[in-house]
Amino acid sequence: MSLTETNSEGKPVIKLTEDQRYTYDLKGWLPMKGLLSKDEVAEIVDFCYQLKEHKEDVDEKIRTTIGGPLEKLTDHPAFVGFLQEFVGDSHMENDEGYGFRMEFSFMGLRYSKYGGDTWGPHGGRGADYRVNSAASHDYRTSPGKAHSGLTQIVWEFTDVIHGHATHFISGTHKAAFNIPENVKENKTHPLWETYECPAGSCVMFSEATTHSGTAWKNPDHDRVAVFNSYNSIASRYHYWEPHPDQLAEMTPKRASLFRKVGYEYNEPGAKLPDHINLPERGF
Ligand SMILES: O=C(O)CCC(=O)C(=O)O
Repeated sequence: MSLTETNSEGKPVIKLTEDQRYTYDLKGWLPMKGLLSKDEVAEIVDFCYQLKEHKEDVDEKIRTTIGGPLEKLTDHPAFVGFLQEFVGDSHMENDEGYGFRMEFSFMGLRYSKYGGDTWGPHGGRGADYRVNSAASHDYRTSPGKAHSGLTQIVWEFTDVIHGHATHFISGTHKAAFNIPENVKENKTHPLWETYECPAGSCVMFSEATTHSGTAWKNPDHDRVAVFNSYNSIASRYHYWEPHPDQLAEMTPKRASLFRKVGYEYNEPGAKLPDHINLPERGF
């Protein structure tokens, strides 16, 4: 088995730089800025408003945040290299499909006119850390290797001013102690960090890193964001599937993102033996 060098559209997979790898492992989150053209962003923003405000006009099979112009973001070459290193398993990947899964996608459309505050820290030790689902969320390291369990990629489709979007407490994906209440509640505490970026950027983060939404205060435009979640091939947290008709029309490589959870007979292209469900198995 070997890591594929192209995404499902034949575009070369972009590898992480040493600095990016170090930063993600150290902090638990990493921005990648300016990945989409103005035209791509405009088409996506239109589609997001359609989904939010007139979803009945959108064909049912693409009535999700991986539909229409958003589908190509599920395996955008800019972060396939990141997912291969931090989320995937090289033994489960080949040129027919990826060694990681995609397990969820949702929209964060925050209207400027409401300025609603979504502050609610979670993830990371002591901040709603889901002990019983540790296998799905856990961030693990050994010298020279790190595995990020449930991992989100936030796409920002409008310009983000520093302080208006997702906040993080760096390093909490590896924290041993509970977050102090005063840090949790005080969004101006110096331990909270965040980002600014132009429309068409993304930020990847381990769901085990303490993070939070906040008030969208931009007077000029809404926040139009999509959150896509990925996980190991053998682990899953969310209950979510793409529409079966959309899945049936995807290239096999992109569809491999949504294959069943588990290792056995789950390499891309693997054939199930005839006896797989017979009681004789293993006798
Ligand atoms: O709204 C945000 O910026 C953060 C969303 C969030 O907390 C999450 O995706 O788990």
